Amino acid sequence: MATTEASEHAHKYATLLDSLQDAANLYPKPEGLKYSYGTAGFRTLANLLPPVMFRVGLLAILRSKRLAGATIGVMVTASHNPEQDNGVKLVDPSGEMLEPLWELHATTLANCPSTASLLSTFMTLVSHLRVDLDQPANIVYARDTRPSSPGLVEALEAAFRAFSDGAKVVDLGITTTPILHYVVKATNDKSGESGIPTQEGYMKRMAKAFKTLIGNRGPLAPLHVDCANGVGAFALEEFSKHIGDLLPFRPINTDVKTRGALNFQCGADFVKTKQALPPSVAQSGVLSKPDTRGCSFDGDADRLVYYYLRDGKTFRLLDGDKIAGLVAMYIKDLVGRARMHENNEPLKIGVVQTAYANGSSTKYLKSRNIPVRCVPTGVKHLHHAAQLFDIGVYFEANGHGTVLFSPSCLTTLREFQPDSPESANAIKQLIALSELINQAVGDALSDMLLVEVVLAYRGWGAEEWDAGYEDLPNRLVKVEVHDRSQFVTIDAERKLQYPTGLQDHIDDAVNKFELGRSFVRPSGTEDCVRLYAEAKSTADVESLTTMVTDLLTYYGGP
Ligand code: G16
Repeated sequence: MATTEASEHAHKYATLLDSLQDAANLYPKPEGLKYSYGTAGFRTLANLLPPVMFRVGLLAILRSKRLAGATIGVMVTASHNPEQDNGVKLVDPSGEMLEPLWELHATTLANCPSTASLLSTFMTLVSHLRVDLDQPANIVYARDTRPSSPGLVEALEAAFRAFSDGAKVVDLGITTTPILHYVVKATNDKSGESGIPTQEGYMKRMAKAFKTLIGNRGPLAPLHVDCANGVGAFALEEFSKHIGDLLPFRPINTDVKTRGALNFQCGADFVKTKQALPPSVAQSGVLSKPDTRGCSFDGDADRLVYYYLRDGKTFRLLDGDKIAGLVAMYIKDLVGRARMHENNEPLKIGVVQTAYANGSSTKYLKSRNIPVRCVPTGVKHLHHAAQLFDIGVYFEANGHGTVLFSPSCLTTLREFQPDSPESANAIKQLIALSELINQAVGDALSDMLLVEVVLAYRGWGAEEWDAGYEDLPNRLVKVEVHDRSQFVTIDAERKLQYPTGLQDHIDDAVNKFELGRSFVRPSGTEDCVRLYAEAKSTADVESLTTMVTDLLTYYGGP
Protein backbone atom coordinates (compact mmCIF):
# COMPACT_ATOMS: atom_id res chain seq x y z
CA MET A 1 0.00 0.00 0.00
CA ALA A 2 2.78 2.40 1.05
CA THR A 3 4.63 1.55 -2.16
CA THR A 4 1.53 2.30 -4.25
CA GLU A 5 1.10 5.64 -2.50
CA ALA A 6 4.75 6.51 -3.04
CA SER A 7 4.57 5.68 -6.70
CA GLU A 8 1.36 7.68 -7.07
CA HIS A 9 3.17 10.63 -5.49
CA ALA A 10 6.17 10.22 -7.75
CA HIS A 11 3.88 10.10 -10.75
CA LYS A 12 2.01 13.18 -9.60
CA TYR A 13 5.22 15.20 -9.12
CA ALA A 14 6.61 14.04 -12.45
CA THR A 15 3.37 15.20 -14.13
CA LEU A 16 3.57 18.54 -12.30
CA LEU A 17 7.19 19.06 -13.34
CA ASP A 18 6.31 18.23 -16.97
CA SER A 19 3.50 20.72 -16.88
CA LEU A 20 5.69 23.39 -15.24
CA GLN A 21 8.42 22.76 -17.80
CA ASP A 22 6.07 23.22 -20.75
CA ALA A 23 4.68 26.43 -19.29
CA ALA A 24 8.08 27.81 -18.18
CA ASN A 25 9.53 27.31 -21.65
CA LEU A 26 7.16 30.02 -22.88
CA TYR A 27 8.66 32.55 -20.44
CA PRO A 28 12.45 32.37 -20.73
CA LYS A 29 14.53 34.82 -18.74
CA PRO A 30 16.41 37.30 -20.93
CA GLU A 31 20.18 36.83 -20.65
CA GLY A 32 22.19 39.30 -18.63
CA LEU A 33 19.28 40.83 -16.71
CA LYS A 34 19.21 40.79 -12.95
CA TYR A 35 15.83 41.19 -11.29
CA SER A 36 15.38 42.09 -7.67
CA TYR A 37 12.43 42.32 -5.31
CA GLY A 38 12.68 46.01 -4.32
CA THR A 39 10.82 48.36 -1.98
CA ALA A 40 7.47 47.18 -3.29
CA GLY A 41 8.10 44.08 -5.40
CA PHE A 42 9.63 43.76 -8.87
CA ARG A 43 9.50 46.93 -10.96
CA THR A 44 11.01 47.60 -14.35
CA LEU A 45 10.07 48.10 -17.98
CA ALA A 46 6.91 46.10 -18.63
CA ASN A 47 8.37 44.23 -21.62
CA LEU A 48 11.01 42.66 -19.36
CA LEU A 49 8.50 41.30 -16.89
CA PRO A 50 6.68 38.24 -18.34
CA PRO A 51 9.22 35.70 -16.99
CA VAL A 52 9.08 37.42 -13.59
CA MET A 53 5.27 37.22 -13.57
CA PHE A 54 5.35 33.51 -14.30
CA ARG A 55 7.80 32.86 -11.49
CA VAL A 56 5.92 35.08 -9.05
CA GLY A 57 2.84 33.00 -9.86
CA LEU A 58 4.75 29.86 -8.87
CA LEU A 59 5.95 31.43 -5.64
CA ALA A 60 2.44 32.62 -4.74
CA ILE A 61 1.26 29.02 -5.01
CA LEU A 62 4.15 27.75 -2.89
CA ARG A 63 3.46 30.42 -0.26
CA SER A 64 -0.22 29.54 -0.10
CA LYS A 65 0.47 25.79 0.11
CA ARG A 66 3.11 26.41 2.78
CA LEU A 67 0.47 28.26 4.81
CA ALA A 68 -2.08 25.44 4.46
CA GLY A 69 -4.06 27.13 1.71
CA ALA A 70 -4.25 30.65 3.19
CA THR A 71 -5.12 33.19 0.50
CA ILE A 72 -2.18 35.08 -0.99
CA GLY A 73 -2.54 38.27 -3.04
CA VAL A 74 -0.74 39.23 -6.22
CA MET A 75 -0.91 42.83 -7.43
CA VAL A 76 0.25 43.80 -10.90
CA THR A 77 1.17 47.48 -10.70
CA ALA A 78 4.04 49.92 -10.84
CA SER A 79 2.15 52.46 -8.74
CA HIS A 80 3.77 55.90 -9.17
CA ASN A 81 6.18 54.83 -11.95
CA PRO A 82 5.71 55.99 -15.55
CA GLU A 83 3.37 54.03 -17.78
CA GLN A 84 6.07 52.07 -19.62
CA ASP A 85 7.04 50.40 -16.34
CA ASN A 86 5.09 47.72 -14.59
CA GLY A 87 5.60 45.53 -11.57
CA VAL A 88 4.30 42.85 -9.30
CA LYS A 89 4.22 42.23 -5.59
CA LEU A 90 2.89 39.53 -3.31
CA VAL A 91 0.57 40.13 -0.37
CA ASP A 92 0.68 37.90 2.71
CA PRO A 93 -2.49 36.45 4.30
CA SER A 94 -2.70 39.28 6.88
CA GLY A 95 -2.93 41.76 3.99
CA GLU A 96 0.62 42.93 4.68
CA MET A 97 3.60 42.91 2.36
CA LEU A 98 5.31 39.56 1.69
CA GLU A 99 7.58 38.27 4.47
CA PRO A 100 11.13 39.54 3.73
CA LEU A 101 12.67 36.03 3.65
CA TRP A 102 10.30 35.10 0.84
CA GLU A 103 11.34 38.22 -1.06
CA LEU A 104 14.71 36.49 -1.38
CA HIS A 105 13.05 33.34 -2.73
CA ALA A 106 11.17 35.50 -5.24
CA THR A 107 14.46 37.05 -6.39
CA THR A 108 16.09 33.63 -6.64
CA LEU A 109 13.29 32.19 -8.78
CA ALA A 110 13.14 35.31 -10.97
CA ASN A 111 16.84 35.03 -11.78
CA CYS A 112 17.00 31.33 -12.70
CA PRO A 113 18.69 31.47 -16.10
CA SER A 114 16.95 28.45 -17.69
CA THR A 115 13.86 26.28 -17.36
CA ALA A 116 16.00 23.46 -15.93
CA SER A 117 17.43 25.69 -13.22
CA LEU A 118 13.97 27.11 -12.50
CA LEU A 119 12.53 23.62 -11.96
CA SER A 120 15.39 22.47 -9.78
CA THR A 121 15.25 25.70 -7.71
CA PHE A 122 11.51 25.26 -7.39
CA MET A 123 11.92 21.71 -6.05
CA THR A 124 14.71 22.85 -3.70
CA LEU A 125 12.40 25.50 -2.28
CA VAL A 126 9.62 22.93 -1.89
CA SER A 127 11.95 20.75 0.13
CA HIS A 128 13.78 23.45 2.17
CA LEU A 129 10.62 25.35 2.99
CA ARG A 130 8.80 22.10 3.76
CA VAL A 131 5.97 22.84 1.34
CA ASP A 132 3.40 20.08 1.11
CA LEU A 133 2.36 20.18 -2.54
CA ASP A 134 -0.83 18.31 -1.68
CA GLN A 135 -2.09 21.31 0.27
CA PRO A 136 -4.59 23.60 -1.51
CA ALA A 137 -3.53 26.97 -2.93
CA ASN A 138 -5.70 30.09 -2.93
CA ILE A 139 -4.75 33.25 -4.75
CA VAL A 140 -6.47 36.61 -5.32
CA TYR A 141 -4.98 38.84 -7.97
CA ALA A 142 -5.64 42.22 -9.51
CA ARG A 143 -4.07 44.81 -11.78
CA ASP A 144 -4.01 48.56 -12.29
CA THR A 145 -4.94 50.31 -15.55
CA ARG A 146 -1.57 50.05 -17.33
CA PRO A 147 -1.92 48.87 -20.94
CA SER A 148 0.79 46.24 -20.31
CA SER A 149 -1.07 44.67 -17.38
CA PRO A 150 -3.37 42.21 -19.25
CA GLY A 151 -0.37 40.60 -21.00
CA LEU A 152 1.48 40.27 -17.73
CA VAL A 153 -1.56 38.78 -16.03
CA GLU A 154 -1.55 36.08 -18.73
CA ALA A 155 1.97 35.08 -17.67
CA LEU A 156 0.79 34.91 -14.07
CA GLU A 157 -2.21 32.80 -14.99
CA ALA A 158 0.04 30.44 -16.99
CA ALA A 159 1.79 29.63 -13.71
CA PHE A 160 -1.52 29.00 -11.95
CA ARG A 161 -2.72 26.72 -14.75
CA ALA A 162 0.51 24.73 -14.71
CA PHE A 163 -0.55 23.25 -11.39
CA SER A 164 -2.64 20.33 -12.55
CA ASP A 165 -4.43 19.99 -9.19
CA GLY A 166 -5.50 23.59 -9.73
CA ALA A 167 -4.88 26.63 -7.61
CA LYS A 168 -8.14 28.25 -6.62
CA VAL A 169 -7.83 31.74 -8.02
CA VAL A 170 -9.99 34.84 -7.89
CA ASP A 171 -9.38 37.61 -10.42
CA LEU A 172 -10.45 41.00 -9.02
CA GLY A 173 -9.74 42.59 -12.41
CA ILE A 174 -8.78 46.26 -12.41
CA THR A 175 -8.71 47.65 -8.91
CA THR A 176 -6.53 49.63 -6.53
CA THR A 177 -3.61 48.12 -4.64
CA PRO A 178 -5.16 48.80 -1.21
CA ILE A 179 -8.44 47.16 -2.19
CA LEU A 180 -6.51 44.01 -3.13
CA HIS A 181 -4.71 44.10 0.25
CA TYR A 182 -8.04 44.54 2.03
CA VAL A 183 -9.66 41.63 0.18
CA VAL A 184 -6.74 39.35 1.07
CA LYS A 185 -6.92 40.31 4.75
CA ALA A 186 -10.71 39.99 4.92
CA THR A 187 -10.70 36.65 3.08
CA ASN A 188 -8.31 35.15 5.59
CA ASP A 189 -10.00 36.65 8.65
CA LYS A 190 -12.66 34.04 9.32
CA SER A 191 -14.01 36.04 12.30
CA GLY A 192 -15.50 38.51 9.82
CA GLU A 193 -14.16 41.44 11.84
CA SER A 194 -12.07 42.68 8.93
CA GLY A 195 -15.17 43.04 6.75
CA ILE A 196 -16.70 41.37 3.71
CA PRO A 197 -13.93 40.33 1.30
CA THR A 198 -15.14 42.11 -1.82
CA GLN A 199 -14.71 45.56 -3.29
CA GLU A 200 -18.35 46.26 -2.52
CA GLY A 201 -17.89 45.08 1.06
CA TYR A 202 -14.98 47.45 1.37
CA MET A 203 -16.91 50.44 0.00
CA LYS A 204 -19.91 49.80 2.24
CA ARG A 205 -17.79 49.38 5.35
CA MET A 206 -15.93 52.64 4.72
CA ALA A 207 -19.11 54.54 3.83
CA LYS A 208 -20.83 53.41 7.02
CA ALA A 209 -17.87 54.40 9.18
CA PHE A 210 -17.53 57.74 7.37
CA LYS A 211 -21.20 58.57 7.97
CA THR A 212 -20.83 57.72 11.67
CA LEU A 213 -17.76 59.92 11.99
CA ILE A 214 -19.16 62.90 10.10
CA GLY A 215 -22.44 62.71 12.05
CA ASN A 216 -24.42 65.89 11.53
CA ARG A 217 -21.41 67.91 10.32
CA GLY A 218 -22.19 67.25 6.64
CA PRO A 219 -22.63 67.87 3.83
CA LEU A 220 -18.97 68.84 3.45
CA ALA A 221 -17.57 71.33 0.94
CA PRO A 222 -16.66 69.79 -2.45
CA LEU A 223 -13.22 68.21 -2.72
CA HIS A 224 -11.10 68.27 -5.91
CA VAL A 225 -9.41 64.91 -6.42
CA ASP A 226 -6.58 64.34 -8.93
CA CYS A 227 -6.78 60.63 -9.77
CA ALA A 228 -3.41 60.52 -11.64
CA ASN A 229 -5.30 59.12 -14.67
CA GLY A 230 -5.25 55.80 -12.88
CA VAL A 231 -7.41 53.23 -11.20
CA GLY A 232 -8.23 55.56 -8.31
CA ALA A 233 -10.73 57.24 -10.66
CA PHE A 234 -12.85 54.05 -10.66
CA ALA A 235 -12.62 53.60 -6.91
CA LEU A 236 -13.60 57.21 -6.30
CA GLU A 237 -16.58 56.99 -8.64
CA GLU A 238 -17.70 53.76 -7.03
CA PHE A 239 -17.30 55.09 -3.50
CA SER A 240 -19.21 58.30 -4.24
CA LYS A 241 -22.32 56.16 -4.94
CA HIS A 242 -22.23 55.05 -1.32
CA ILE A 243 -22.15 58.50 0.29
CA GLY A 244 -24.14 60.69 -2.10
CA ASP A 245 -23.75 64.39 -1.35
CA LEU A 246 -22.21 63.97 2.07
CA LEU A 247 -18.83 64.68 0.45
CA PRO A 248 -19.14 65.82 -3.18
CA PHE A 249 -16.06 64.88 -5.21
CA ARG A 250 -14.77 66.89 -8.15
CA PRO A 251 -12.54 64.33 -9.91
CA ILE A 252 -9.70 65.54 -12.18
CA ASN A 253 -7.29 63.44 -14.30
CA THR A 254 -9.58 60.47 -14.73
CA ASP A 255 -8.43 59.57 -18.26
CA VAL A 256 -7.41 55.93 -18.02
CA LYS A 257 -7.57 55.39 -21.79
CA THR A 258 -5.09 57.84 -23.35
CA ARG A 259 -1.67 56.25 -23.75
CA GLY A 260 1.00 57.85 -21.60
CA ALA A 261 -1.41 59.78 -19.38
CA LEU A 262 -0.96 57.68 -16.23
CA ASN A 263 1.02 59.63 -13.60
CA PHE A 264 2.10 62.08 -16.31
CA GLN A 265 2.31 65.58 -14.85
CA CYS A 266 -0.20 64.64 -12.23
CA GLY A 267 -0.62 62.40 -9.21
CA ALA A 268 0.83 62.38 -5.70
CA ASP A 269 4.44 61.71 -6.72
CA PHE A 270 4.46 64.59 -9.21
CA VAL A 271 3.00 67.00 -6.65
CA LYS A 272 5.36 65.94 -3.87
CA THR A 273 8.55 66.01 -5.92
CA LYS A 274 7.76 69.16 -7.93
CA GLN A 275 6.09 70.87 -4.97
CA ALA A 276 3.55 72.27 -7.40
CA LEU A 277 0.01 71.73 -8.62
CA PRO A 278 -0.45 69.36 -11.55
CA PRO A 279 -0.63 71.70 -14.59
CA SER A 280 -4.16 70.41 -15.32
CA VAL A 281 -5.32 71.50 -11.87
CA ALA A 282 -3.51 74.85 -12.09
CA GLN A 283 -5.03 75.61 -15.50
CA SER A 284 -8.53 74.72 -14.38
CA GLY A 285 -8.31 77.48 -11.75
CA VAL A 286 -10.50 75.47 -9.40
CA LEU A 287 -8.21 76.00 -6.42
CA SER A 288 -8.06 79.77 -6.76
CA LYS A 289 -11.37 80.20 -4.98
CA PRO A 290 -11.11 80.78 -1.20
CA ASP A 291 -11.44 77.80 1.17
CA THR A 292 -10.85 75.25 -1.57
CA ARG A 293 -8.75 72.17 -1.05
CA GLY A 294 -7.52 69.52 -3.44
CA CYS A 295 -5.70 66.23 -3.21
CA SER A 296 -3.82 63.80 -5.45
CA PHE A 297 -3.75 60.00 -5.52
CA ASP A 298 -0.97 58.11 -7.27
CA GLY A 299 -1.40 55.60 -10.11
CA ASP A 300 -2.66 52.71 -7.97
CA ALA A 301 -4.28 54.89 -5.29
CA ASP A 302 -2.11 53.96 -2.33
CA ARG A 303 -0.66 57.46 -1.78
CA LEU A 304 -2.34 60.74 -0.97
CA VAL A 305 -1.21 64.35 -0.66
CA TYR A 306 -3.38 67.44 -0.12
CA TYR A 307 -2.79 71.05 -1.15
CA TYR A 308 -4.38 74.47 -1.46
CA LEU A 309 -3.45 77.93 -2.71
CA ARG A 310 -2.74 80.39 0.07
CA ASP A 311 -4.48 83.69 -0.78
CA GLY A 312 -5.58 82.00 -3.98
CA LYS A 313 -1.99 82.10 -5.27
CA THR A 314 0.76 80.37 -3.34
CA PHE A 315 0.95 76.58 -3.56
CA ARG A 316 0.98 74.90 -0.14
CA LEU A 317 1.60 71.18 0.17
CA LEU A 318 0.01 69.07 2.90
CA ASP A 319 1.95 65.84 2.51
CA GLY A 320 2.20 62.57 4.44
CA ASP A 321 3.94 64.31 7.35
CA LYS A 322 1.14 66.86 7.65
CA ILE A 323 -1.44 64.06 7.47
CA ALA A 324 0.37 62.15 10.25
CA GLY A 325 0.41 65.25 12.48
CA LEU A 326 -3.26 66.00 11.85
CA VAL A 327 -4.35 62.43 12.49
CA ALA A 328 -2.14 61.73 15.51
CA MET A 329 -3.40 64.83 17.33
CA TYR A 330 -7.00 63.91 16.51
CA ILE A 331 -6.60 60.39 17.86
CA LYS A 332 -4.89 61.72 20.97
CA ASP A 333 -7.88 64.00 21.49
CA LEU A 334 -10.41 61.18 21.06
CA VAL A 335 -8.50 58.90 23.41
CA GLY A 336 -8.41 61.70 25.99
CA ARG A 337 -12.16 62.26 25.66
CA ALA A 338 -12.83 58.53 26.01
CA ARG A 339 -11.34 58.68 29.53
CA MET A 340 -10.31 55.05 29.41
CA HIS A 341 -7.12 55.57 31.37
CA GLU A 342 -8.93 55.59 34.72
CA ASN A 343 -9.54 51.84 34.57
CA ASN A 344 -7.02 50.73 31.96
CA GLU A 345 -3.41 51.15 30.99
CA PRO A 346 -3.23 54.32 28.86
CA LEU A 347 -3.34 53.52 25.15
CA LYS A 348 0.05 54.02 23.51
CA ILE A 349 -0.22 56.24 20.46
CA GLY A 350 2.87 56.66 18.29
CA VAL A 351 3.95 57.87 14.87
CA VAL A 352 6.35 56.12 12.51
CA GLN A 353 8.22 58.12 9.89
CA THR A 354 11.20 57.70 7.57
CA ALA A 355 14.26 59.87 7.03
CA TYR A 356 12.24 61.84 4.46
CA ALA A 357 10.03 63.27 7.22
CA ASN A 358 10.46 67.01 7.41
CA GLY A 359 12.42 68.01 10.53
CA SER A 360 9.61 70.37 11.54
CA SER A 361 7.05 67.58 11.54
CA THR A 362 9.13 65.42 13.87
CA LYS A 363 9.66 68.39 16.18
CA TYR A 364 5.93 69.19 16.12
CA LEU A 365 4.97 65.65 17.17
CA LYS A 366 7.63 65.28 19.82
CA SER A 367 6.76 68.65 21.36
CA ARG A 368 3.22 67.30 21.81
CA ASN A 369 4.50 64.18 23.58
CA ILE A 370 3.81 61.83 20.69
CA PRO A 371 6.58 59.23 20.42
CA VAL A 372 8.15 59.15 16.94
CA ARG A 373 10.14 56.27 15.41
CA CYS A 374 12.25 56.48 12.26
CA VAL A 375 12.59 53.39 10.03
CA PRO A 376 13.88 52.70 6.50
CA THR A 377 11.69 53.53 3.48
CA GLY A 378 9.09 50.94 2.51
CA VAL A 379 5.68 50.22 3.86
CA LYS A 380 6.74 46.90 5.36
CA HIS A 381 9.16 48.68 7.72
CA LEU A 382 6.67 51.33 8.78
CA HIS A 383 3.84 48.85 9.19
CA HIS A 384 5.80 46.60 11.53
CA ALA A 385 7.02 49.51 13.65
CA ALA A 386 3.47 50.88 13.90
CA GLN A 387 2.25 47.50 15.17
CA LEU A 388 4.27 48.06 18.35
CA PHE A 389 1.82 50.78 19.46
CA ASP A 390 -1.81 50.37 20.53
CA ILE A 391 -2.63 52.90 17.85
CA GLY A 392 0.24 53.33 15.40
CA VAL A 393 0.09 56.14 12.87
CA TYR A 394 2.53 55.69 9.99
CA PHE A 395 3.05 57.94 7.00
CA GLU A 396 5.86 58.39 4.58
CA ALA A 397 6.28 62.02 3.51
CA ASN A 398 5.28 60.90 -0.01
CA GLY A 399 1.75 60.24 1.28
CA HIS A 400 1.85 56.51 1.81
CA GLY A 401 0.48 55.46 5.17
CA THR A 402 -2.30 54.38 7.45
CA VAL A 403 -3.26 53.98 11.11
CA LEU A 404 -3.16 50.58 12.79
CA PHE A 405 -5.27 49.58 15.78
CA SER A 406 -3.76 46.63 17.65
CA PRO A 407 -6.09 43.67 18.32
CA SER A 408 -5.87 44.27 22.08
CA CYS A 409 -6.72 47.95 21.61
CA LEU A 410 -9.82 46.98 19.61
CA THR A 411 -10.89 44.54 22.33
CA THR A 412 -10.42 47.20 25.00
CA LEU A 413 -12.46 49.69 22.98
CA ARG A 414 -15.28 47.21 22.40
CA GLU A 415 -15.44 46.07 26.02
CA PHE A 416 -15.06 49.45 27.67
CA GLN A 417 -18.04 50.68 29.71
CA PRO A 418 -18.17 54.46 29.31
CA ASP A 419 -19.44 56.52 32.22
CA SER A 420 -20.46 59.62 30.30
CA PRO A 421 -22.03 60.44 26.93
CA GLU A 422 -18.80 62.17 25.87
CA SER A 423 -16.75 59.07 26.62
CA ALA A 424 -19.30 56.83 24.85
CA ASN A 425 -19.19 59.04 21.80
CA ALA A 426 -15.39 59.08 21.69
CA ILE A 427 -15.30 55.27 21.93
CA LYS A 428 -17.85 54.98 19.13
CA GLN A 429 -15.73 57.27 16.97
CA LEU A 430 -12.52 55.36 17.67
CA ILE A 431 -14.20 52.08 16.66
CA ALA A 432 -15.60 53.70 13.52
CA LEU A 433 -12.11 55.03 12.72
CA SER A 434 -10.69 51.51 12.84
CA GLU A 435 -13.29 50.56 10.22
CA LEU A 436 -12.76 53.64 8.07
CA ILE A 437 -9.00 53.22 7.89
CA ASN A 438 -7.52 50.40 5.81
CA GLN A 439 -5.87 48.10 8.35
CA ALA A 440 -3.81 46.26 5.75
CA VAL A 441 -1.92 49.03 3.94
CA GLY A 442 -1.93 52.74 3.05
CA ASP A 443 -4.96 53.66 0.97
CA ALA A 444 -5.47 57.05 -0.70
CA LEU A 445 -9.27 56.76 -0.64
CA SER A 446 -9.56 55.79 3.00
CA ASP A 447 -6.85 58.27 4.06
CA MET A 448 -8.66 61.04 2.20
CA LEU A 449 -11.85 60.27 4.13
CA LEU A 450 -9.85 60.26 7.34
CA VAL A 451 -8.48 63.74 6.62
CA GLU A 452 -11.98 64.96 5.83
CA VAL A 453 -13.26 63.53 9.11
CA VAL A 454 -10.59 65.34 11.12
CA LEU A 455 -11.09 68.64 9.29
CA ALA A 456 -14.85 68.41 9.89
CA TYR A 457 -14.29 67.54 13.57
CA ARG A 458 -11.98 70.53 14.03
CA GLY A 459 -14.08 72.82 11.85
CA TRP A 460 -10.93 73.54 9.83
CA GLY A 461 -10.10 74.21 6.24
CA ALA A 462 -6.74 73.39 4.67
CA GLU A 463 -5.21 76.66 5.89
CA GLU A 464 -5.93 76.02 9.58
CA TRP A 465 -4.53 72.49 9.20
CA ASP A 466 -1.40 73.91 7.57
CA ALA A 467 -0.89 76.36 10.42
CA GLY A 468 0.25 73.59 12.82
CA TYR A 469 3.89 74.01 11.80
CA GLU A 470 6.00 75.37 8.95
CA ASP A 471 7.93 72.81 6.90
CA LEU A 472 11.64 73.43 6.56
CA PRO A 473 12.39 74.16 2.90
CA ASN A 474 13.35 70.86 1.25
CA ARG A 475 14.17 69.18 -2.04
CA LEU A 476 13.81 65.57 -3.17
CA VAL A 477 15.58 64.78 -6.42
CA LYS A 478 16.43 61.70 -8.45
CA VAL A 479 20.05 61.33 -9.51
CA GLU A 480 21.10 58.86 -12.20
CA VAL A 481 24.15 56.84 -11.24
CA HIS A 482 26.08 54.10 -12.97
CA ASP A 483 25.10 51.40 -10.47
CA ARG A 484 22.77 52.24 -7.62
CA SER A 485 23.61 49.00 -5.80
CA GLN A 486 26.98 50.63 -4.91
CA PHE A 487 25.08 52.89 -2.51
CA VAL A 488 24.61 51.13 0.81
CA THR A 489 22.86 52.84 3.71
CA ILE A 490 22.86 52.43 7.50
CA ASP A 491 21.04 54.12 10.40
CA ALA A 492 17.52 53.90 8.91
CA GLU A 493 18.93 55.21 5.61
CA ARG A 494 20.16 58.42 7.19
CA LYS A 495 23.81 57.62 6.43
CA LEU A 496 25.77 55.97 3.62
CA GLN A 497 28.20 53.20 4.44
CA TYR A 498 29.36 52.90 0.82
CA PRO A 499 30.83 54.30 -1.36
CA THR A 500 33.54 54.75 1.24
CA GLY A 501 34.19 58.38 2.11
CA LEU A 502 31.08 59.86 0.48
CA GLN A 503 29.20 60.27 3.76
CA ASP A 504 32.04 62.38 5.23
CA HIS A 505 31.74 64.77 2.30
CA ILE A 506 27.95 64.91 2.66
CA ASP A 507 28.40 65.70 6.37
CA ASP A 508 30.83 68.50 5.51
CA ALA A 509 28.31 69.97 3.08
CA VAL A 510 25.44 69.69 5.57
CA ASN A 511 27.45 71.42 8.30
CA LYS A 512 27.70 74.54 6.17
CA PHE A 513 23.96 75.22 6.50
CA GLU A 514 21.78 76.14 9.44
CA LEU A 515 19.31 73.32 10.19
CA GLY A 516 20.91 71.47 7.27
CA ARG A 517 20.19 67.78 6.68
CA SER A 518 20.72 65.62 3.64
CA PHE A 519 20.87 61.93 2.84
CA VAL A 520 21.16 59.69 -0.18
CA ARG A 521 19.66 56.23 -0.74
CA PRO A 522 19.15 53.92 -3.69
CA SER A 523 15.55 53.77 -4.88
CA GLY A 524 13.89 50.37 -4.63
CA THR A 525 11.38 51.15 -7.38
CA GLU A 526 13.31 53.16 -9.97
CA ASP A 527 16.79 53.03 -11.44
CA CYS A 528 18.23 56.02 -9.58
CA VAL A 529 19.38 57.20 -6.19
CA ARG A 530 17.23 59.66 -4.29
CA LEU A 531 18.72 62.73 -2.67
CA TYR A 532 16.88 64.56 0.08
CA ALA A 533 17.98 67.90 1.47
CA GLU A 534 16.48 70.38 3.89
CA ALA A 535 17.73 73.60 5.51
CA LYS A 536 16.52 76.83 7.03
CA SER A 537 16.12 78.75 3.77
CA THR A 538 15.19 77.85 0.20
CA ALA A 539 18.47 79.26 -1.08
CA ASP A 540 20.40 77.06 1.35
CA VAL A 541 18.45 73.97 0.25
CA GLU A 542 19.28 74.72 -3.38
CA SER A 543 22.98 75.10 -2.54
CA LEU A 544 23.04 71.96 -0.42
CA THR A 545 21.24 69.96 -3.13
CA THR A 546 23.74 71.12 -5.73
CA MET A 547 26.70 70.25 -3.52
CA VAL A 548 25.43 66.74 -2.80
CA THR A 549 24.46 66.18 -6.46
CA ASP A 550 28.01 67.08 -7.47
CA LEU A 551 29.35 64.61 -4.92
CA LEU A 552 27.12 61.90 -6.35
CA THR A 553 28.29 62.64 -9.87
CA TYR A 554 31.88 62.35 -8.70
CA TYR A 555 31.31 59.11 -6.77
CA GLY A 556 28.89 57.26 -9.02
CA GLY A 557 27.94 59.28 -12.09
CA PRO A 558 26.51 57.52 -15.10
C1 G16 B 1 6.57 52.27 -2.94
C2 G16 B 1 6.61 51.84 -1.50
C3 G16 B 1 6.80 53.05 -0.61
C4 G16 B 1 8.04 53.83 -1.05
C5 G16 B 1 7.99 54.13 -2.55
C6 G16 B 1 9.28 54.71 -3.06
O1 G16 B 1 5.49 53.13 -3.14
O2 G16 B 1 5.42 51.18 -1.20
O3 G16 B 1 6.93 52.60 0.70
O4 G16 B 1 8.13 55.02 -0.35
O5 G16 B 1 7.76 52.94 -3.27
O6 G16 B 1 10.32 53.80 -2.81
P1 G16 B 1 11.77 54.03 -3.33
O7 G16 B 1 12.20 55.37 -2.82
O8 G16 B 1 12.56 52.90 -2.76
O9 G16 B 1 11.73 54.04 -4.83
P2 G16 B 1 4.56 53.02 -4.41
O10 G16 B 1 3.48 54.02 -4.18
O11 G16 B 1 5.41 53.34 -5.61
O12 G16 B 1 4.09 51.59 -4.41
